[in-house]
Amino acid sequence: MKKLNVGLIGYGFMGRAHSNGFAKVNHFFDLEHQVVLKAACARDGGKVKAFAARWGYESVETDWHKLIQRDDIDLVDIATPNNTHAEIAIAAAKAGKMILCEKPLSMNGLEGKKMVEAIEKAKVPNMVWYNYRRIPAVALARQLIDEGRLGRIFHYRAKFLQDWTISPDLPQGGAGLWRLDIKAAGSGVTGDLLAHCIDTAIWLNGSIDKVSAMTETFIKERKHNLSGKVEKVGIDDACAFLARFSNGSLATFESTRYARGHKALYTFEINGEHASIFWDLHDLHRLQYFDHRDEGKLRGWRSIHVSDGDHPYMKNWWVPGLQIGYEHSFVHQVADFLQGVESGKPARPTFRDALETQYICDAVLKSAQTRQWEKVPKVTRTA
Ligand code: NAI
Ligand code: SOE
Repeated sequence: MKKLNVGLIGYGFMGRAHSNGFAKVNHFFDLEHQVVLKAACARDGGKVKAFAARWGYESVETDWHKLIQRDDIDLVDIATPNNTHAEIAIAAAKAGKMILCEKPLSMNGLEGKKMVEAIEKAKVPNMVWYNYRRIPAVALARQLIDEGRLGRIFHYRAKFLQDWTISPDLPQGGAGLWRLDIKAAGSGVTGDLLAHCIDTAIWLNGSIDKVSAMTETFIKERKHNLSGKVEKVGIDDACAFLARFSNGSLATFESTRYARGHKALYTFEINGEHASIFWDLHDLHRLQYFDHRDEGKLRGWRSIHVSDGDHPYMKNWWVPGLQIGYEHSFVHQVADFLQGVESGKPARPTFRDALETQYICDAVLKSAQTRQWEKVPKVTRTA
């Protein structure tokens, strides 16, 4: 097997989720590459050493510039806050590395476009970690749509609800709270949560033409952990938008960090002329399906336990009936990425594909300002 040496940047939540994906993938998927945890990188030398020892990385770096220049690194994995993605990805592309980058691709569309240009110029394999595409029940939804079971699509409805920023005493910025700092995050729930909903939506239902949005920042000022001063909050705490898809269907999207009782409630529903689909992250191994063509007296919502050998990804795991979870979507993402490299047919979403989501986020935030419908610039998806 060919060795594939990974250099991971960032050892937080996603650093762990990705490391688990890299560590497991060869146990469950037949690949031509053997993934090697070559180096972990973060700024705190002591902490990164402890992380590397725990996860089995062979070496550490405290400066990502050094990591991407190393000859023994094949793939750079970016698991750092949003404001670092572009600089690292563009430098890694110049150094000829394969790149996996966390979502959202960039701080905004302009920055994302530069990233796409850099990786396409360098012709390096690349992918963005929109991992929800790789939950078996979500992949099954895509199969059912591709098979034409829903017929013409009328409605797409998505929401992503959390409740962790309700306290006005919560500071913004720095480790753990960079998501509240506009300079590190680029936006609030739009880039952090709705980006996931948008990625899934455009994968399942095609492109979005225009959007009309409203946003709100409920807590206007918070103490900043880096400056120690009370500063204006620049992020959107909540966002709701209407959208029109190119296929004629209508959509509503909603996200907030102020929905008391909800920790990570991501749901979507699609209504077609023959059938409907509903999915819920809290019950991620199930897909709800209603088919109007069923015999009348038996017609009803089916709750499909997506754990059988003929369901997407499931033949690689346990025996039928035994479900898998959140972390497996990252194993699937690594497997799909490597199969794409091996077959020459790139796995999605590439940086180019993720730019489409970035443009939609930009249009949403612009519409919230202008109070007008905003058109979404077109992106040609990866062939
Ligand atoms: P985190 O705050 O848990 O970890 C960030 C890590 O980056 C920390 O280890 C920090 O020390 C490191 N870091 C920051 N600046 C750095 C620099 N200049 N050089 C080296 N290391 C640096 O953040 P989390 O939750 O892991 O998020 C990271 C990225 O992953 C974000 O872009 C976020 O949007 C995305 N994300 C995606 C998820 C998904 O579902 N696909 C879930 C959670 C986060
Ligand atoms: C925020 O709490 C967060 O971790 C996002 O950053 C992720 O992208 C999402 O998958 C879960 O929630």
